[in-house]
Amino acid sequence: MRAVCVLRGAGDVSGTVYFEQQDESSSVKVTGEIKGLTPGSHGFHVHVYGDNTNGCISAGPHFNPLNKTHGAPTDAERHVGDLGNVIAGSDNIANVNIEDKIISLVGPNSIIGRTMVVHEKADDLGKGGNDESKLTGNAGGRLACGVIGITG
Ligand SMILES: [Cu+2]
Ligand SMILES: [Zn+2]
Repeated sequence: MRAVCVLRGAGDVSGTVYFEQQDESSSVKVTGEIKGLTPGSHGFHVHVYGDNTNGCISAGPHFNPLNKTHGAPTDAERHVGDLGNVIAGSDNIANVNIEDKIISLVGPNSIIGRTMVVHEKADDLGKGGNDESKLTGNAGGRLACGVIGITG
């Protein structure tokens, strides 16, 4: 199974991200490139709705079908949509190269038809010591987003 997401926003941030999964039980490889980011870490999540009618805000909160709190991709306690951070270099480009065992392209954890969001700030991975950290990782505004769709 393969999927793709084209990220766009109100500013200069844009990108393309690809998803690949061999079968239902295998991990998902997430690769691609996001341009126009300030150097450093930027929160990167799957949000629940594939709705961009009012911009990225319409995508709603993090995809969380198991009703957990926000965390790092490696934590047992995490939202399904929590993919951590992407890191942009001095060229303002983040090369995405993530392998995740929790998101899926099929079944109850399927991210197809949902929205990928890249944020203004770093995701503190649930360790920020306040309530917002356990919801969003204090990642701030939504710079760019796109709906994840099936591709050939
Ligand atoms: Cu997010
Ligand atoms: Zn989360």
